[in-house]
Amino acid sequence: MKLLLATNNKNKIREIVNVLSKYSLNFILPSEINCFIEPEETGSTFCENALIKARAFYEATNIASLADDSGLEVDALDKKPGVLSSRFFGDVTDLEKCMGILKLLGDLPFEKRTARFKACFVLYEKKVICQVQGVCEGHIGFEPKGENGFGYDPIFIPLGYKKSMAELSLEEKEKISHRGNALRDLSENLKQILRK
Ligand code: ITT
Repeated sequence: MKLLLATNNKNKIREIVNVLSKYSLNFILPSEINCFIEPEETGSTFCENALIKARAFYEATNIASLADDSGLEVDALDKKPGVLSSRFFGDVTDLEKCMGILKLLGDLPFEKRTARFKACFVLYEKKVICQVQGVCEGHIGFEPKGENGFGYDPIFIPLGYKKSMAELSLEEKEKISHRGNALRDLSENLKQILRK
C-alpha cells in the first residue's frame, strides 16, 4: 500500500517510519513527489487539524495520506500552547520555544508544572479510514536537557522519569510517547486494512 506521510516535519517522519516500517507500506514523502502544500491549520483540536492536513494532501495527490497533529499542553498555561505548539512563539528555533515556556513558568514548583504531549493521526483516502490518538503525561523541567528528539522534548520530563524526553533514545521515546502510543493503535488498524 502506498502511504503519503502528510507532514513537512522531518522528525515526525523519522518517528513514524521507525514504528511503521515493519508493515508492507510504500512510504512516500511530499517532497519526493513535489507536493509542497502547507494546509492552514484552522481546527481547534489536534484531530480537527490532523483531518485538515490528511484530506488536503490526499486531495492534492490522490494517495492515501497519513497526517499527525500534535503538541504540548501545559496546565499552568491553561493548556497552551496546545494546537498552536509549532507557532506559539512565532518563527523561532526549537530551543527558543523551550526557553519561551520556561520563562512563562518562571520558578513555579515542579509539582505544579504538569504537562502532556498529545498526538492525533488521521489516515485519509476518499474518507477517514482511521483516526487514533496518543498522550504522554509529564512535567516541564527547569532547563533544557538532551540532544535527541525535537520541539519541546528537552524541557519535558515524562512521568516516572528523571530524564527529559530529549535524553531518551528514539526507541525509548517511542515506547512512552504520545506519538508511539498513537502509532501502536494505528498499527492495529493497519493490520486489518492491509489484510483486506
Ligand atoms: P506538520 O504540520 O507539517 O506535520 P508541524 O511541526 O507544524 O508539522 P504540528 O502543527 O502538529 O506539526 O505542530 C506540532 C508541534 O508540537 C511541533 O512543531 C513541536 O513543537 C511540538 N511537538 C509535537 N510532537 C512533539 C514531540 O514528540 N516532541 C517535542 N515536541 C513535539
